[in-house]
Amino acid sequence: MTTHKKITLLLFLSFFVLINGQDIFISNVQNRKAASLNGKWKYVLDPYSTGQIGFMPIYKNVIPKDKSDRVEYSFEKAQTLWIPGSWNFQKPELQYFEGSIWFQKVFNKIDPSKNKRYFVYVGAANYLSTVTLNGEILGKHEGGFTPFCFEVTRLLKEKDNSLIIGVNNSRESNSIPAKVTDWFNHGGITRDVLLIEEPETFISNYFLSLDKTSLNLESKRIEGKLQLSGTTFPPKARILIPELKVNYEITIENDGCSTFSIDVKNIELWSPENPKLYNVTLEAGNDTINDLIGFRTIETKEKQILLNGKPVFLKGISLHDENPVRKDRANSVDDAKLVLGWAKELGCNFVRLAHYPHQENIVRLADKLGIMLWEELPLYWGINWDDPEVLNKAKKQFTELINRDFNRASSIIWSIANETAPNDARNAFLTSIAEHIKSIDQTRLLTAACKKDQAVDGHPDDEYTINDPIMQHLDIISFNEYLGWYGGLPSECRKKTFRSKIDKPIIVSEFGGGALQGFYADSLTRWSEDYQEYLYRENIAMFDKIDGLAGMTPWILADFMSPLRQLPDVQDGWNRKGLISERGIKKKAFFVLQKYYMTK
Ligand code: GCB
Repeated sequence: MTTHKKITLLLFLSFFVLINGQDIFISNVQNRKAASLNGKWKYVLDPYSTGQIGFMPIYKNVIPKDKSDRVEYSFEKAQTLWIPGSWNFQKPELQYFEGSIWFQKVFNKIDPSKNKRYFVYVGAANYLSTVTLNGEILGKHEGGFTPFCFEVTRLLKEKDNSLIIGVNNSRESNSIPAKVTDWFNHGGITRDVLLIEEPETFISNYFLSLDKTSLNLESKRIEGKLQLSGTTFPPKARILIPELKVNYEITIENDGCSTFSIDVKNIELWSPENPKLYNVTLEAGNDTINDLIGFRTIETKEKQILLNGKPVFLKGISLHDENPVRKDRANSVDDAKLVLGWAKELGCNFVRLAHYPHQENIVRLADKLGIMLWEELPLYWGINWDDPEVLNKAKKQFTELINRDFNRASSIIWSIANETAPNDARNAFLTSIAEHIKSIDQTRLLTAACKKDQAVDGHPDDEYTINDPIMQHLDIISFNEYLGWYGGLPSECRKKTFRSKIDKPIIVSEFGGGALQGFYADSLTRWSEDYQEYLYRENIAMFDKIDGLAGMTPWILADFMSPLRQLPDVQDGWNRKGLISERGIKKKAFFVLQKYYMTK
């Protein structure tokens, strides 16, 4: 093995040791043998979050022994909530509930076969989860938007297993996000829960990508990394991509990992015009797993973004992970179809999944529809940059997200922060995050949604610059601006310009203004559709002057719930910057952007 290969393998091994920790990461759960644990779960409210301590350990599910026994909760008599789902809109009394709820599901083993391993998998639970089975704590997970799983093989009975998961959605200053966000703090288990069954040794994760150095070669290369989980490993594994005539034997190292590289001829590259996905099968010992994977490269050259070596303009829109019509977190293929359908109609080839990891279904659907994605973590207002624990949490959450979505061609950008003011602690934190991501994934671009500054030299009134020192670690300069909404009127936009001190592609990651769908007035009346329409016109006119503009993601596709927004009869708990109302009706500004994208 060459020294270069040895170093790559070492980096890869240490990465998997890091991510494995005490629990394990399992990717591509949609294509594994699993039983759904979705549906009605019993619940016990724990507003002061004492259910794990003191006199009332709720997760033990104690049942009174006789009529004299004292137990102060009961799953047996408890009501139910639907999982997956935000708890806030299932019962009126839970609308603004912040604290803990303990959920219980009773289930049987998938089949009584021996020599299998079982895992409880949770797609996401906001924010801090304590997972217990049959009275034993399996572990905790922090972070409201990334998946996690715990092995339950040792504790699983044939019948009547009691899975109790405590979820605490209290907002804390050392959390990610921190205390204040402009979105609703949906509590609970918001994505699918599965019981996964695997052989004793199985493929837990793999990364496949197109080697960008082979882009201009006749025969291109697919790079691969494979991770097995088990106590003993077969010496060989296999990867099959029938359409590309790939049937390749992979050598497994002693610790169950492997890196490999395969030459392929006549590969069709993934792009919005041709979102080609290949059937890929991986085999190791008794385990076989299938996936649908696209291959592409994404790079920058001077001020351009290059997809498969060709310049691309990102016609985007921002999005929250909500189905506004159902008033819930999005959690299904149908939810993903609704919002990506709107984005397609708008003429988008790009969507910013703001401000935290969205459900996996939307990323998989974007792969199929040919929509490129920006993904991010809620490193948002008010983060405690000084706390090393917060940095560790951010790295862990990014690792979980990268593990989940590495094989999705649609995902092209990781954004490491949104509207965070530069200072030494924050700059060091974000530099460390950028290095962390690059050490695991060199197949995507890095950005951050920065703030703009008034230019001090040149024309102070009309010119803005992006000065954020974090830019040197990023591939794309992105910035949010709200001219015509949070500052001045839309009529002032046209004379403004933006420039960045570094020559890199630029994305306008947010602009917009609020409008109540159905309220018509004139272009100077706030909250009217006419004002928003005019604001979009004037902003778009201003963007055409930005040197190096490579894309935009206006704020936002649809109205979304936010407790910060309380103006009666206009907001009523909704941020109204959507181009579409919560009932799915398009506002006038939708058509302004649509027209621009259709001709771009
Ligand atoms: C922003 C934030 C976004 C808000 C938006 C607004 O700059 O990034 O989270 O929702 O402004 O509507 O004010």
